[in-house]
Amino acid sequence: TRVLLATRNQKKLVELRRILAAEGVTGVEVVGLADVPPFPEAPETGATFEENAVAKAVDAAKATGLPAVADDSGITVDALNGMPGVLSARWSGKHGDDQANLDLVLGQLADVPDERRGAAFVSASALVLPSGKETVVRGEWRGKVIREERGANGFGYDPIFVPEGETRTSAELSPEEKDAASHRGRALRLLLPALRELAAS
Ligand code: ITT
Repeated sequence: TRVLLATRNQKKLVELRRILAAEGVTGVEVVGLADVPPFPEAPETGATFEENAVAKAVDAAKATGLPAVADDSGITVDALNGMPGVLSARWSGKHGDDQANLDLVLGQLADVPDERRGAAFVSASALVLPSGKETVVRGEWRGKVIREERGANGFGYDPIFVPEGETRTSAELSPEEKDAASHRGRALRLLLPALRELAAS
């Protein structure tokens, strides 16, 4: 069974492929958007990660006729009342400009003391079948936003996020360490039963 990973974010695609490969879902062949005919990107207008993940997967499944997995993710910062949240990819106004988005969050938190810098990465993962059947799950990864950037792995807000129980930022973790603990790893592992059921059908 072919399953489409419906993301236009290459760094996210790498993580999704890596996590699924590590879990070894037999009977599923993972393909990316580069492997299917192009279709226009759906606007992300949902108020929740779950809504957006389902909308992206529905859109991709409809356009391709393939079962589709989509991830909607971001960072929710306590001192910013949960923002940037679903707006994480375009917080600075420039969609996908990771450096501009991170710089803006650091600036907004400049006067926030260490004990109030809690945050969480959140990922909603949706699997939508051509039949219309939807499964959506959520993974969270708590931590805090530090004051400077450290590390070169990962993407997005990883250089300013120190997970709970860590002294390193998530950009200083190895890919395997990040996947074992991350919001995306947790969410995708919750999706495995639905993927295994699909592979067996
Ligand atoms: P698709 O919608 O095509 O998948 P996107 O980048 O627009 O790509 P999102 O709307 O889900 O995806 O935005 C996710 C943003 O949240 C991403 O651009 C990062 O800034 C941030 N983010 C998500 N997961 C992250 C992670 O593991 N580490 C750091 N930042 C992350």
